Amino acid sequence: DKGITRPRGHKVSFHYNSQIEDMHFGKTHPMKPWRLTLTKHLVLGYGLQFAMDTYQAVAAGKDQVRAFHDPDYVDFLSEVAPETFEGLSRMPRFAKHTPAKHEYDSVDLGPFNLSTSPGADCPVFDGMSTYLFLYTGATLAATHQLTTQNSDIAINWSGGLHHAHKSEASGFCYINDIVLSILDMLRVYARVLYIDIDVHHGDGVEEAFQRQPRVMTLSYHRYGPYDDTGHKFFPGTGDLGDIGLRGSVGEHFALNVPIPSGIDDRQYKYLFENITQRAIDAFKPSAIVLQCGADSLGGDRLGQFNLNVKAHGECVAFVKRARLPLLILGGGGYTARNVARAWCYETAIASDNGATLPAALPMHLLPRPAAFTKRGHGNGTLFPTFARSHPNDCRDADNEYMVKVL
Ligand code: V1P
Ligand code: CA
Ligand code: ZN
Repeated sequence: DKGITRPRGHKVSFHYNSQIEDMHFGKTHPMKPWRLTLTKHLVLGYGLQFAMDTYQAVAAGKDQVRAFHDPDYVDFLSEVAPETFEGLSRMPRFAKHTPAKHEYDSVDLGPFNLSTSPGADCPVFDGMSTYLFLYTGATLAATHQLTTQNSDIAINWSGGLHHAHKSEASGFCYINDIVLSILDMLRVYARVLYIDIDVHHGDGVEEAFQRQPRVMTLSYHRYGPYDDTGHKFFPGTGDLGDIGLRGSVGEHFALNVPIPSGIDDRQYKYLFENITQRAIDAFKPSAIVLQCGADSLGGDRLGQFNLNVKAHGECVAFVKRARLPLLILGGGGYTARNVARAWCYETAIASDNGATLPAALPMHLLPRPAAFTKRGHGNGTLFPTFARSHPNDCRDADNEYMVKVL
């Protein structure tokens, strides 16, 4: 497309494998990999592939995943499927990782916090191993592009799974691709700054580097009691006083910005830009990893913030202005149409095309417009819902911007 141009002065790579989008966590599970289908179609619909080098991701190897994760956990993840879960769970080397059952647990948990019960945060589903090793492979390929100086910015929207621990899945995250990426970066870069704008605390990444002064973790997240029963917003960590392991050399190399629900664009921008700039000035990173969880948008099914796509994207634009090797990852995001809008817009920002995206998709780039016309949706947009302002799109009255941007 003539309107979409390659960025001047920097190279952007985009890492993806369409196999990921066919995965299903389960009917009622909020994590919907098909949000990546919507994202891909918007990115392609605008012709943003002409502004980047696009790479089809291949699966990460077990040895690569063992750089952070427990070898038993890696074996379990690579072998498990709904049919094999029970049998594998009984094997002694895996069974020892099964937590004791508490009577208030609503789901039966197997080893490593995995489960086949409906309603589990980390279910075992068909094709799960393929999914996990592919999103990890995409992040590692993106990392490789940066460390070899083949790209200045590398993007993987299927990555950013910040809750996974060394030998435990948590909060929809199984393999911590972020930790693996940063470990790889530390071979090349003196200091890595990790920034996390997902509405949840980036606990897995923080924990992994709590003793590491060469990695600063900075998470912005919803924090604090949210109802009368005293329930904490998941995962319940990330207090202001949480600054890295006290007494270790990593103390003061973790930063947390706990935020109440309902924060709006202006307030978030103020916090984000001031704190992030201070962190960059003080820490002087050699590279930055930015987790762009889109559950911090208004109207998210799980999130409680009130950001518009524009403000979410301004975080990416701000970090980009540091002109350091930048890895851009996805994460949460549970209102699929808004996730796609945000990540497409941010792909455009990364490639300098953020200001020129037209309101309507360029028609000549659409793959099969007739298919949409047949279903009565032939109104000039690839996904009709994207062209309509729905009252539930965003809690902010200002949500018209989402429509204007894309
Ligand atoms: O609140 C919990 C756990 C389950 N209880 C034992 C406490 N889990 C949350 C997990 C949220 C994970 C967010 C991941 C990310 O940061 C990165 C990808 O975005 C949870 C919620 C919730 N409302 O917070 N799980 C579920 N909802 C859930 C609902 C239906 C089916 C399965 C899980
Ligand atoms: Ca966060
Ligand atoms: Zn999240």
